[in-house]
Parts: sequence; C-alpha cells; structure tokens
Amino acid sequence: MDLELPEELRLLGQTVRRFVTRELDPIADQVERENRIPESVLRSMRDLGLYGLVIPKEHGGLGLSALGMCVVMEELSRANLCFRIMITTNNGIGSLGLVYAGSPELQRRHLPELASGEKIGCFALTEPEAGSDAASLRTTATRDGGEYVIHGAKIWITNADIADYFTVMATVDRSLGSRGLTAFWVERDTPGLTVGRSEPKMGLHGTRVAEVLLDGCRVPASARLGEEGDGFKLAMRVLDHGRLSIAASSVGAAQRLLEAMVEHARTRVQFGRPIAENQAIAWMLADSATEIEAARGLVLAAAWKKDRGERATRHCSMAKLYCSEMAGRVADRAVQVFGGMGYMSGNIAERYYRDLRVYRLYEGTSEIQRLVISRDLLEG
Ligand code: COS
Repeated sequence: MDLELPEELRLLGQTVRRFVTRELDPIADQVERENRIPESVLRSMRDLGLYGLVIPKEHGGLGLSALGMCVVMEELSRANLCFRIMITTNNGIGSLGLVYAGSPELQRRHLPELASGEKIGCFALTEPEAGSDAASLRTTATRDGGEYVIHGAKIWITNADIADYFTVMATVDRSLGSRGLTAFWVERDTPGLTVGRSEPKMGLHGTRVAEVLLDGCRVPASARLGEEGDGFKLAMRVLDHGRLSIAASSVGAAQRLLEAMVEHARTRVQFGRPIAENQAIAWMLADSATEIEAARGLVLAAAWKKDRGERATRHCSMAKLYCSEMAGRVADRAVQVFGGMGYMSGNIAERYYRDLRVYRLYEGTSEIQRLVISRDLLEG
C-alpha cells in the first residue's frame, strides 16, 4: 500500500482546501444560524464539480476513485459538516444505487443532472421500525402489470426537502426477509409521494432531514434498480461507500479541531502562562494528533482496498467505527481545552461536538460496525 497520495489527488486536495478556506469557512457559523447554505455557495460547489465526484466520467462526473473521494471529503469537512452532507447524497447514497444497478437508459437520463448538481438525489431506507435492522422494513412494492405500486413511510431522510429523486427501498415479499428487498428510482413529482416537514435535530443545522410518505406511488418497472430481491445487497454496497465517506469526514473535522485547540492552547494565558504549558492540556493535543494519524491510515487502507476492486466491507466499517469515535473524543477534548468558551454557541468546538455525534449513529451505529467487523472475522 502506497502511503503517498498520487500527485493529482494531492493537487485536488489543495484546490478544495483553498475553496473551503476562502468560501466556506467565513460562512460556517452563518449556515448554522440560518439552517441553510446560501444559494451562491451551492452554485460555487456546483461549479467546482463537487456534486459529481464519484459519478462516472461518461455521465458527466469526475469519476474519482474511493481514495480521491476521501481526499475531498476530508477537506470539505474542515469548516462545517453541512457542506459535505449537502453534496454527499449526490456522491454516494443518493446516486450510487443508480450507478451500480440502474438501467443504461435511467443512468443516461439522470446521472448527468446529478453530477452537475442541477438535480438532487437522496436515499430512502430508514423507517420507524427499521433502523439497524434494515431488512425488516415495511414499505411494500407490488407488481401491477408494467408498474410497481409502492406504499410506506420513511423517516429522517437527508436532503428529502430538496431532493428531485429518491432511491427507495421496499420489499416485494416480506416473508423473504432481506431477500425481498428491492430498490426503486422514484421521482419527486410521482403522485402519492409527499415530503413531510423537516424534523428538528441536535446538530447539522444547515442540512435537513424529513419524512417521506409513499401512498400508492406508481413507478414503471424500468425504475427498478437491479432485480427483485437485490435491494438489500445494493443498500449494503452503497453503505460501504457511505461509511468510508463518513470516516474521511471525521478525520477532516478532527484535524480542524486539533488546529483550533493548538492555536487556543498557545495563546490562552492563565496563571501567567499559555495553557499549553500544562501537561494536562499538552497531552490532549498529543493524543488527538496521534489518533488522527491512526484514523487517516484506516481510511487510506479501506480506500486502497476498494480501489483494487476487493471487498472492503470490513475495512469500511473499521474506518467508520474508529474515525467517528476518534472524532467524538477529539471534539470532547476540544470543548475541554476551550473551557467555558467551548460550551458557548458560536464556538467551533461546541458546533462540531454536536454535529459529529450523528457520525456514530447514521449509516450504521458503532454497534452495527462492530457486528459487521466481528462477523467477518468469525465467518472468515
Ligand atoms: N455488500 C454486499 N452484500 C452484503 C453486504 C455488503 N456490505 N453486507 C451483507 N451483504 C449480503 C450478505 O452476504 C447476505 O447475502 P446472502 O443472503 O446471499 O447470504 C445478505 O446481504 C444479508 O446479509 P446479513 O445476513 O448479514 O443481513 P442482516 O439482516 O443480518 O443485517 C447488518 C446485516 C446488521 C449488517 C445490516 O442490516 C446493517 O448494516 N444494518 C445497518 C443499517 C444502516 O446502516 N442503517 C442506516 C440507514 S442509512 S442512514
């Protein structure tokens, strides 16, 4: 495994870093306060090609490798996690079902508009009774001639409020368990599809989650992604990618917090000297730096495996587990180093402390990652 980034990815990382520093950092708090990313910034993200990172080149995307995607996700997480989350649906869970299993016609029609950011995709899997146990979902898809009729309700769907397309997971036969799950590409204006109000949450103010109701939505059979019963494996494949993206994002966020902690520890004077001169503070910096490097190594290893075409499920789960928990620890230390300031709204540590918490929950909780890793070990 090569630990040096290829030159073109190093340059890509630098370009995104400059963009983040110049355009995103100055509005990071504004996004939090207003619970939205300004349209002009979304346009700049589109112009930079950020919406189509992993969409194949022949469909208008950049066709980046997993490693390239990780480089961008790390950089994009340095100002406010909402910037990554805004584009991550088009670069992962909201588009990859179509990339992996959509018909050539469906891909030709929709991938270019997702790659340009003109249209937004999202991923509708979670239901009130189906979170970690994804295979137990209750949304049904019933074949009716050349169509399917979909009934069900999804919750906490990221970007549903602005999405044009929904990758909907439904079952064609509940008695088959995970082997009944089937994925569909559903357009927003399909009669029977309604998006509920955005649901308030602890953090990530700047992107929203909402309920999606499917009340007898009719979609053509050609909107099915893959074969009947392929949906669970497709969802898991998509989630492998999503978990790696979250891992890389955790590293970027933690790195940014470490830099803020170092700066504060150097300049904050108490008892007549910078607080960094206290070993209790210095060791928090040392532990954070060490853990960030270890986490980055896990991201590189998982991306490297993926790019060689190997099954990387365990490695993606290990990366997500370690990186998200590491970022949580770093955020906790950042609040501690900033002291009272770290508890106040408007402080970077306070915002990341809340925002990062969901990385240990969504796209598979830490417990689910441990389950995936240990099963892989035990089953060989
Ligand atoms: N890639 C491809 N196939 C996969 C896979 C992956 N990453 N993971 C599992 N599969 C396959 C298995 O090989 C198995 O195939 P066979 O039926 O041919 O044997 C099938 O899928 C079922 O797998 P498994 O028996 O492991 O399914 P379980 O119901 O036990 O669930 C977990 C497995 C718990 C790992 C899965 O449900 C999961 O990841 N849950 C978390 C869901 C999640 O992340 N929710 C968040 C929603 S998105 S924000």
